[in-house]
Amino acid sequence: MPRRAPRRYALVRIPASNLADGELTHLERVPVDQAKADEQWDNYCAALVAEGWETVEVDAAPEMADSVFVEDAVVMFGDLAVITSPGAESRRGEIEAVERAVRSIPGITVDRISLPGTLDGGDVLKVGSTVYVGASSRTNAEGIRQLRALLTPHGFQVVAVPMTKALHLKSAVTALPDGTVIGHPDLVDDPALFPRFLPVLEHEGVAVVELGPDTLLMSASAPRTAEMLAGFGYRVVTVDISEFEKLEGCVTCLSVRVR
Ligand code: CIR
Repeated sequence: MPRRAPRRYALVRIPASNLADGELTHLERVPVDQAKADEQWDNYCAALVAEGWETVEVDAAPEMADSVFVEDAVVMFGDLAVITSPGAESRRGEIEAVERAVRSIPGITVDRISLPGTLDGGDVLKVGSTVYVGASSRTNAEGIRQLRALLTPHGFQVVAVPMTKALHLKSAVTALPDGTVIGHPDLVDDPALFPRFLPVLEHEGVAVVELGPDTLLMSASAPRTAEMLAGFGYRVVTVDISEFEKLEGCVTCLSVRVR
């Protein structure tokens, strides 16, 4: 498995000025308030910093509507950064600056998924040494094959799961620090694919970002899920990301943690 160095960086990318034109697959387009989105992004970054993460800004891409969703462009496995091959053509230009940013972090090695393989980072969920990959409208068989070939030598097991009800795997499920997979039954093709699956009550509640062993970042749109997880002994930090949720974004997609 790749070496794990003590690091706490978070890659982020300022919202594009045409954010409202972002891709939509499962949601109807509704007006996006750009000023509010910018403010929400500032607050999201501030929450990371307050929890001890140093933000590394990827160069702005003012005309790439979905570039704020930086999670889709790179996936970290310890010291290994896998630059993805975005499934939406409109997003393929995002990866170059993300690669530059990730290379600026000491100790990182870079590999990549290449066309005709496509893979979005939002389809990749790590739970210990298991890497679940959503076979979604964005991630194809060749992308999954390439990821498996890259990760198997590092001791990871890549498990493909069907993803037909949501944009990305992580729009449907994420994992708690103890490895429990949380998700919404409406969005998951087959919960039985996950050894320990916990259903949540709100669609936005499926997304948690582990900021520390007992600290979770969540959307303010999922108060009942936040309350449930607080009841499990987690400290829950919430951020309002309503403008990004209108574009099928969630709390995980706005940063990539490099640990
Ligand atoms: C897209 O359709 O690509 C963007 N509008 C939303 C991407 C959200 N990313 C993610 O869930 N990982």
